[in-house]
Amino acid sequence: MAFDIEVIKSVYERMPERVKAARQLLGKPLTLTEKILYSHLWENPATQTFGRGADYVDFAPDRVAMQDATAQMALLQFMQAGRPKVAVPSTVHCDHLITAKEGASTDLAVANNESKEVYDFLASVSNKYGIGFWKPGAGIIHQVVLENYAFPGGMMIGTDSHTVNAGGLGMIAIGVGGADACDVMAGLPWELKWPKLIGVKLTGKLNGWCSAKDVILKVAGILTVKGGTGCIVEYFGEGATSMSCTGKGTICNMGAEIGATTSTFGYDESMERYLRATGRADVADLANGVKEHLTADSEVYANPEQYFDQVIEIDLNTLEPYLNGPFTPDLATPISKMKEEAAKNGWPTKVEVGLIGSCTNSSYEDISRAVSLAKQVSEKNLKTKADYLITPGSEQVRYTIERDGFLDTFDQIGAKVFTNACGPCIGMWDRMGAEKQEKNTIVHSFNRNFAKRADGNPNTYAFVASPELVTALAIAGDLTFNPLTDTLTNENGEQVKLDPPTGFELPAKGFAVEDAGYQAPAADGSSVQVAVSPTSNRLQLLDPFQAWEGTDLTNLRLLIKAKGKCTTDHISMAGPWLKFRGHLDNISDNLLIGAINFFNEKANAVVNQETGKTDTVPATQRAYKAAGIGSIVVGDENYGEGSSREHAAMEPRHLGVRAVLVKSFARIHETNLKKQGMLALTFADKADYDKIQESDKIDILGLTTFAPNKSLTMVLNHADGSKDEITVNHSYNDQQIEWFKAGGALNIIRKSVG
Ligand code: MIC
Ligand code: SF4
Repeated sequence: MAFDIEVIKSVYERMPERVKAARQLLGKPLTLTEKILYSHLWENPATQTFGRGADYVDFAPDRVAMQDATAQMALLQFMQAGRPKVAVPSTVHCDHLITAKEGASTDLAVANNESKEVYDFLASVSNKYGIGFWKPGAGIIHQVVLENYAFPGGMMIGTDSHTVNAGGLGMIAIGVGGADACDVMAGLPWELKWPKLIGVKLTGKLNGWCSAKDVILKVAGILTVKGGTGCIVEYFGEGATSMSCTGKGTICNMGAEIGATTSTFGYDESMERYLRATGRADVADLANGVKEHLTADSEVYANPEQYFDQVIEIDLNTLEPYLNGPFTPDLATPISKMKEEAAKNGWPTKVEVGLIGSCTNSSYEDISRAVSLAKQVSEKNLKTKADYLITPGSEQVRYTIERDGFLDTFDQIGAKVFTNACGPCIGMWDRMGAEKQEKNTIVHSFNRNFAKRADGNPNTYAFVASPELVTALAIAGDLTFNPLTDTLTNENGEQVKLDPPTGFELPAKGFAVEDAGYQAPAADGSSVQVAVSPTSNRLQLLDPFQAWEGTDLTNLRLLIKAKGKCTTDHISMAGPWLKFRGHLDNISDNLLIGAINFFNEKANAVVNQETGKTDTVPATQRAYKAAGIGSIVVGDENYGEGSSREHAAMEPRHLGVRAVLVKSFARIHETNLKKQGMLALTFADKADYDKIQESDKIDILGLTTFAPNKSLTMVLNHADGSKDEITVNHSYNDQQIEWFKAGGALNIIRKSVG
């Protein structure tokens, strides 16, 4: 039986009537997205329609998921909310803190030892507050959620940007910061700006070398890393229904890379098959009962232009495999053009390592298709040229692929299997020689490839591709090898061609697992003690941030004017810093160390305006804090792209930065800043970015009359005595302004409890 089946039942019970009410209210056929959103409104039935991209709306999500690296902060906040139990079903997944080095069993033992304090903390908080706990080694949050919790037509939030993966099973699943998760677990509504809708029509059928990954790699090339901002992407068409449920998950997963709020697919037979195969026939039966509400009304897919704000059509029959990168997931190159592009751009073409797995691509189907290529190595007397590493997404998948002999085949090509965890995908890869910072190329089936992300080496050129293509390129050892047309020289000196991959959507013998790694919470957790040592360097209880002083902010210093891409990896790096995710003061030492300073083009080197000396960003900001001087951070487009980690907002807040002024924000990061009581501002005129000088003293005016849709003024007092006055915009609504005034949303919850 599925977890929390009662919750699913009640969602389906009320869905028909809510969908009907929404259809009447809107007076038009509904997209799937609208059906799910309207049936999860905090106040039901709906009495008003909402403006796409305009109105903030309160929702009641069905569940919450958290991974260890973000759960620590989410739960430290939740502990202050004073509730005895979480208000909606919630889970914690231990996946981000395990370093990939020797191989699964050794690495897991090391992590269990090194992060014992954090795991014990998460386990005891989960036990106390009624949260399901998935132990280290159980798998990656999104894979475990897809296998156990996701259900068609449901709505969930998760403290990880790839929560969107559950769209593969027809959910609206959205990545958020820990403070948002804290609200929902505390029984409060969750707010989101009503999204715009992008429809992607998939015609034709995947074939040969192409897989679901190539669909999203192509979409990323079309929409770029910010093209999905504020939008929900709904996929439909014969190409959608003909692909597997886990393939749909891959597409939705990487929707995070185009900035989309989430992506989803209508309920179909592939989802039903997946639910049954993963032990949830009960959910499939219930879903079949409300089938018509779990997909769009037929008029919508017949005339998508009338119902979506933007429509993209992709023909799967003619789709080519893609390689996206380096350094950004939207630089899409079809494999047939790689030779040319690599030569033109000077990308190193020797592939050093191929990595498959991660939350994006570690389904049974993915692995079986990759294994069909690995098999050809011995059959065709080839030799694998690159290293080959596998991170399975869950213990259930790992156990099943071992039983079915896939791991043996991989073993024959010299593969190493890491723990079922994030590992190299999030910089938890102790890669030999990375410290030498040599220029090199890797290919992986993950989702992100920002500089330094996998191994900390800024000169690692990482390209994202399907597991099949990664495997072929690892065998060839060459980025420009096009398996559709090119041959390889085998050990006998003969020219051989790889046959296109083949695989199985689901295991013929069914999934199996011995210990999935789940720990149920205590029925009554009231006597469970949660201990946080005051001397710990991994965990620190949170002190409330100070409330706004009630005046305009004047005489602020410019901490850094960041140039170009500034993702959450640049603002609060992962990898070695993940260990401090539960300790705000310690992790603040990584504040913006990856951002490029506009004035000297260097990372982590800014001028301290008080001493005139160049120092690191965290040291400079700590000096301002000690002197009681506020500061601001200036950024470029899509600032805060990538992760949901709220540390990227809490660190500047903790160290005394008052405002972040950018050309544009990524959604989750903007909300995180607001939640933590920061000012998240945008240039009214983007060209004003050029007016910001290194030694400016900056005033923010208009705060005493801070109101929705009303711009603020910023005065740039330049060192030569001249001034520039610029207009800055914000997207705060009334409630968010209250967060700012209180010094952060948590201070309001605390007050209401206390
Ligand atoms: C990521 O893929 O960047 C992460 C690590 O999963 C993050 C969460 C985090 O920073 O803890 C995400 O995507 O939200
Ligand atoms: Fe983990 Fe990578 Fe997935 Fe993030 S994207 S959850 S780091 S596997």
